[in-house]
Amino acid sequence: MERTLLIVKPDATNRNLIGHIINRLEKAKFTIVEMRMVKLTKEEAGEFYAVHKERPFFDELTTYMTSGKIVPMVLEKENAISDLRTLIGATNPEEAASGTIRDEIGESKQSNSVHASDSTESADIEIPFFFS
Ligand code: 3AN
Repeated sequence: MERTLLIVKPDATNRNLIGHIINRLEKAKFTIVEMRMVKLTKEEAGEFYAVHKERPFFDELTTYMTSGKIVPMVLEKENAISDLRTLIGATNPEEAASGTIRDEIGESKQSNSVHASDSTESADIEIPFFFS
């Protein structure tokens, strides 16, 4: 069984959408095997998004990710990584396929409600970042 990391981002926790997102995940047959609620420091957010350090939106992204509480969780399912990427939709909610989580509740490229690991390599780094 494959595992992946999902994070409910500040825009979604601020709009009381944690339960809604969990409902979507459980309906899609993902099992939550770990879950926490945390507020990252700017340094921790920078470490988590280290791969985007050179991107023009890095500072904005890490500021946003520290603007409220987030809910990281480990999800389990066969093909969890690719199935979750399909369920959340494209980074830009305006381009996300109809019925995906970002299409439904995402506000912008930055405030796109959820993060999901994009590969096994990412999941192997991102899961231990929050769950030791
Ligand atoms: P995804 O989260 O779909 O894997 P990435 O890895 O390209 O997308 O980007 C990481 C995060 O950076 C995104 N979730 C989004 O919040 C933010 N981001 C990506 N592109 C932009 C952009 N052009 N402006 C602001 N934030 C962005």
